[in-house]
Amino acid sequence: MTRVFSGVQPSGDMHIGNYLGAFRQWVEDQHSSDAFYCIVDLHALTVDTDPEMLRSRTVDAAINLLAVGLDPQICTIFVQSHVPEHAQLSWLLECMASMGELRRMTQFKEKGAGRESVRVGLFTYPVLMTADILLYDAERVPVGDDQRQHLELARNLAIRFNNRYGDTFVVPAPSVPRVAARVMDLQDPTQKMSKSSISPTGTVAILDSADQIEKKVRRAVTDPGKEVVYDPVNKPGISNLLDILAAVTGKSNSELATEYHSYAQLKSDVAEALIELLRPIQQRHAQLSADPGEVLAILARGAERAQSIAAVTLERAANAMGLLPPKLI
Ligand code: ATP
Ligand code: LTN
Repeated sequence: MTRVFSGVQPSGDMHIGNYLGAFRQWVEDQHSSDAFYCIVDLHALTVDTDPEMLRSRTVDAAINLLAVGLDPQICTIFVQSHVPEHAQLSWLLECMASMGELRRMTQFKEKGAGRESVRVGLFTYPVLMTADILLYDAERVPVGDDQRQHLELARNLAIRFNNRYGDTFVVPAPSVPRVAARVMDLQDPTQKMSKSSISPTGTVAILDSADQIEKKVRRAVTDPGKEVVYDPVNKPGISNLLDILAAVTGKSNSELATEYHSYAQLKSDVAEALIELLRPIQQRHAQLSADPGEVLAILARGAERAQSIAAVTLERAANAMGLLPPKLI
């Protein structure tokens, strides 16, 4: 079976971008692949976060993943810091990566914005992400469009390592959905919808009430003119709404455009489609939240399974690089 790996940061409320761009693929992949899904809490430390908040967001991320339909009987769900091999392999890979290639990462350029006070972890973030993936010999990594560049680095580091030290890592490939790979912010459709968005009204959270969804979609920034056409360059607001509706209904965005003659009708259907999509997820979220002990047990079993694989890969990489094994084998 193909090995699949992906990760999500416990950095805030999960939104429809995460769901349509990533989680929906994860749910599908668990049936056809040996899938590992990781809540990347070490990555969340790259920006200042309140410790209690990080802990509760980590548990909530797990509840969200179960609520969207991941089944711990058929896939592995775990927390990154529970498997110390992630940080250990990251160091080995840092010694393979160059300052120049990390400086070119657009996410670092955007979040770091050239500030001297920016955390070193934010700079080396993509190397830790590479370690996450390579530890599991993952062939496929289902992610949204924003992660393409990081995946390219992961591929390059795997190839460089194999060339220098002999075949050690599987070279992973990104898997980006055809629709909704980049859901845009409802208030600023030139920016991707993000957990860390400054405008909460631009983001539809998975747990938003029907009333909140309705309001946010109704107030979504639209474009000059009245015609509903799919044109991401000149009509980014309307095109984003069409993309969301296409992702939820399975119809094509340009076909949907011909069905609408007013922005208001389109918005009303987008809101309704989202409310229906999220309703069962929200119900499961409420049930799971009532039993956090069970969620923690799922994470403990997940970490155990993940570590049994990660430890073997780490040892392989350490040996290849010439580190002395701690005991005679
Ligand atoms: P942050 O705002 O903290 O950077 P995020 O909202 O971008 O967080 P992540 O945890 O970084 O979310 O990403 C989880 C998955 O969701 C990744 O595969 C990412 O590519 C995908 N994703 C995030 N935002 C979007 C979006 N707007 N459209 C499509 N996919 C997205
Ligand atoms: N960088 C990713 C989260 C992430 C990830 C990973 C995704 C960390 N490690 C490994 C796929 C595979 C993000 O910000 N969305």
